[in-house]
Amino acid sequence: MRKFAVKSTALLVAAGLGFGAASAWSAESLQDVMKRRNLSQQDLLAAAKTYVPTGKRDEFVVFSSGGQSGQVIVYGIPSMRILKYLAVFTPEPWQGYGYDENSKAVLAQGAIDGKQITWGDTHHPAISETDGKYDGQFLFINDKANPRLAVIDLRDFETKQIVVNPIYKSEHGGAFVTPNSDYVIEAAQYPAPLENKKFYPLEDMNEKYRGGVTYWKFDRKEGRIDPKQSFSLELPPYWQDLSDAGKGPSDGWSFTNSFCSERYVGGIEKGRPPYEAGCSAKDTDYLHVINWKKAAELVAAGKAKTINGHKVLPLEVTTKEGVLFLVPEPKSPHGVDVTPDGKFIIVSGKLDTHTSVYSFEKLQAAIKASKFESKDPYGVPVIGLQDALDKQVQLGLGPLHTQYDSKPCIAYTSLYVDSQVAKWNYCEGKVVDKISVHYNIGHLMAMEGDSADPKGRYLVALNKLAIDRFVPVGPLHPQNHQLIDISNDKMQLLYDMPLPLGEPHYAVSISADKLKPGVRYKVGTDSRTDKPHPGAVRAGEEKTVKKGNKIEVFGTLIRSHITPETIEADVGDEVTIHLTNLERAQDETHGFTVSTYNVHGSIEPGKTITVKFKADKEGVYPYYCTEFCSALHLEMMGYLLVKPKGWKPTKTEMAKQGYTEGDYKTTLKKVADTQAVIDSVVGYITSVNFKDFPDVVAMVEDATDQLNKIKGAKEKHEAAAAKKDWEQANLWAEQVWQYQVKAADLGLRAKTYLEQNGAKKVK
Ligand SMILES: [Cu+2]
Repeated sequence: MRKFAVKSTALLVAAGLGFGAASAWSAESLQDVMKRRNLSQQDLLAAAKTYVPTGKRDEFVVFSSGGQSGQVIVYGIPSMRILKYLAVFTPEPWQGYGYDENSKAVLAQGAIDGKQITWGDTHHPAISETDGKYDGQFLFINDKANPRLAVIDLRDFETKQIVVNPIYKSEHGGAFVTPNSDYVIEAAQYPAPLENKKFYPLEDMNEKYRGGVTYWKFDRKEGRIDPKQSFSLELPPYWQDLSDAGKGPSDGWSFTNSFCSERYVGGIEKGRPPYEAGCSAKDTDYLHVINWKKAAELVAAGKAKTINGHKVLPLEVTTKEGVLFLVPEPKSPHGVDVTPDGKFIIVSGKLDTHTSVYSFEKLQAAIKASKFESKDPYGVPVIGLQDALDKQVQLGLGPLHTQYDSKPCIAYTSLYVDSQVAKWNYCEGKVVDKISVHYNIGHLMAMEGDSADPKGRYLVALNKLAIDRFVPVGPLHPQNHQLIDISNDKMQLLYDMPLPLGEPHYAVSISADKLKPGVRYKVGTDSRTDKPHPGAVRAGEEKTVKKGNKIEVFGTLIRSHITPETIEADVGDEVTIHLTNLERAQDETHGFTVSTYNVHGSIEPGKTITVKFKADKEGVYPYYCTEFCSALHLEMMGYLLVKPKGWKPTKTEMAKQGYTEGDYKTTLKKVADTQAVIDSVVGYITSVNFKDFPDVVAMVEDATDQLNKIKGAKEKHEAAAAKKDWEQANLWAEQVWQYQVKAADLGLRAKTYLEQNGAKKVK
């Protein structure tokens, strides 16, 4: 058919009977498009490197912090197509996050001292690791504003847990995982008293204010952080910044840098020079070198004190026991990044043009020999810079963060002031290539580029400003992620991607094939606890229970109805609705809301959710499915009737439609015709190896569910017809047809899937 159309157009053009502009466009060559759109060969190459044709998928998946949105942004590389926003610290309506009771319980874990917090400033995502390599099982992300950490399970991309840091008032350096994800590291930022609700004046900064680093114990089997097994190190009131865990030879150690080791206190309103002046006066700050394995042993041995119910190793203990050391690092560093082999630690001082490569071996030698140049004011041993340094390399202005390539010794460092990325060799200490990016790059990210097994290929520059880059959308600009090809000697800029959901601070990427998310839940699962939901019911078990002024509905969802279709309440009743999605087919999500009561749930196949509200206003409130789920989606609704006090019914019958015997027979004919379609589809499906296709098996299960319901409806229409009640007979026959239509819809989808995926004939 398509061939014919092309041929006939060609013939028409040849005969001088073209359709003018329209046919010229349809025959446009690549050269024509390049000319019309003013594209260079370089543009075309970039387009070819990023274009992912319909039906094809991306090679890598990025989890980017969503900045002030408190969420995580998921997108694909090389297409840069956004795949999802993950609801984490902020309510998100589509996913029902914060609008159903189950997700509200997760958000409630993030309350601080009883105060619910509905936003977050997400900064650094981290993917769980096994042997230092990304395993694609979990994602962690921190909230800088309200020091918290969240756990997202990558089996369903849902937030499962939020933990509040018990001793900080702000943090920045989370989340970073140890090589087997035993611990998730979270370091403080602005020093404050560690005790909750404790006031000390700023004049007491040196004595009473402290920083710290927390090691959250991650229980991989439970998929949750275990706060009881977690601990922190008390640190001097330097402003701790980013962290990284050692790996390979440096496994068991972690590194946290700091700035404002001056411990300067500003106060511009009192005539004191501002923080920015006093916090960058010295030439060096301190990199904290921590033996976290030994720290965990000290905690287990009872050496920690308890602050706010949390175990904290005091400075006296960590300095005495050889757990904590400091090394000078160039002025106001930002990134600390351990090399893939775990032998070096690369630190960039953003107010210095150098990037410093520290040798873990040298650090260990100095520690073993107790060769320290001094002690800081808190008694922490300071290792001399020259005793720890492997080399320093001049990269450019404002070096910040470093990521690694799959090629040995190759690293990429962002240059904030220069707005460039430097590609350099940290073994030879020389710059190999530089590329200009758009304004003011912060973090950068290579594929799995902070793991023990970087994948190379692509790099993303996370730029802070997007001036002049996109169609203007008002004074608040989107952010700009730029994709760079790093597979060749020279870096090539491929793509600008606007990100419109907050300032994405850092991002991590993983090979797409490492992610194995599910497509459905075991029927009746509370996805936020991963446990059976107590409100779940199966088909036929739906019920509404009223006790006093409490109404509890145990309902189900399946194309295209909600059971029950009516909920009756008296004004002032407390209404709890549990809903289970009985579908098995992929992507057959139903949503649920009740008009004006501010509740919403996203109920994917197998999931059970609960919404709860007080029916405090009398009236009639439709509820409906919010996710377009089938041709009869709009009919997937019901009514919440909130009756005034003391209301009594006066009418007992619904208005009649006046259906006749003729209508009934027409419906029966429609049912018979549809059955013929179903039989032919079933004939095809069972003639091939459909059982080898789990997605098809799920669709067949759902279709069978629908067909099984026919028996009951058929008995009803036949019984009504025997009594010549054509109204009931016709309506129940119509219901039979509805079940058929849904079964046929599923059957046809299954048939198409089998045909497109190479199903084979069976005997
Ligand atoms: Cu629906």
